[in-house]
Amino acid sequence: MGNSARLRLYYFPFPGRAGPIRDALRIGQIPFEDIHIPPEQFQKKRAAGEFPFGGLPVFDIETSAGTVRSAQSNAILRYAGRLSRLYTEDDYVQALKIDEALDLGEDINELLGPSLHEQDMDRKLAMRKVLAEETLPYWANCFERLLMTNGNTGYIAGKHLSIADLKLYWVIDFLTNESLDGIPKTLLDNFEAVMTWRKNITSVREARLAAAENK
Ligand SMILES: N[C@@H](CCC(=O)N[C@@H](CS)C(=O)NCC(=O)O)C(=O)O
Repeated sequence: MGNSARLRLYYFPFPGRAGPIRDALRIGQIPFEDIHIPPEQFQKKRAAGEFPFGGLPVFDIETSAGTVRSAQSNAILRYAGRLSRLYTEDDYVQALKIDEALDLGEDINELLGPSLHEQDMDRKLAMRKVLAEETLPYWANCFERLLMTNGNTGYIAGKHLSIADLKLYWVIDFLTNESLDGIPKTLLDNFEAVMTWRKNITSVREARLAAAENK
C-alpha cells in the first residue's frame, strides 16, 4: 500500500466480522473510513451488486491507479494485520497457526448462520439449544486445546497479540454477550484456558487501542 492509498471498510453498525479488522487497523494507526451500512439499506445495495460476494464486510483500497475492492473477512483481516504488524512477515509456521485460528473463527460464525436467519422463535430456540449444549462446547473444547498447545501464553499464536486473538475475541464476545437468544453468557465459563486467554486479550486489546489513540 502506498502512502496515498485510501482505505474504506463497509460493514453494519456493530462489531461482527468487522470488529477485528477495525481493531487491527486502529492498533496499527492505519487511517481508514469506517462506513456503516444501515441493515435496512443492505438488501438494496446487495441487489445493486455493490458487494462482490453479496455479503459484508467489503474493503476498498483506492489509489491513483484505481480502486481494488475485496470481500471475505479473513482475507481483509490478514491485509489489515500485515499493515499493522499483527500478522507475520516471513514466519510461515506462525502464519499457519494464525490462519488456523482465523478459520476456526469462521467455522464458528458459520455454525450460527442458520439460527440467525430463522424467523420462527420456537425453531430458533430449538436450534440454539443444540448449539449451546452440543455444538459450541465441542468447538470451545477445540479452542481450549489450541490454547493449551500454545503453552497458555495468553495468546493464540506465540507470545504476542495477533489478528487471531482479535478474531476470536469478537467471536467469543458474540457467543457470550447475550445477544443470541438461547445462548447463555456462561457458555464458556468451564473452559479455563479460554477464560484466562480472554481476560488477557481483553486488557491487552484495550491497552493497545488506547496507546494507538494517544500517539
Ligand atoms: N465468508 C464471508 C461471510 C460474509 C457474511 O456472511 N457476512 C454477513 C454479515 S457478518 C452478511 O453479509 N449477512 C447478510 C446476509 O447475508 O443477509 C466473510 O467471512 O466475510
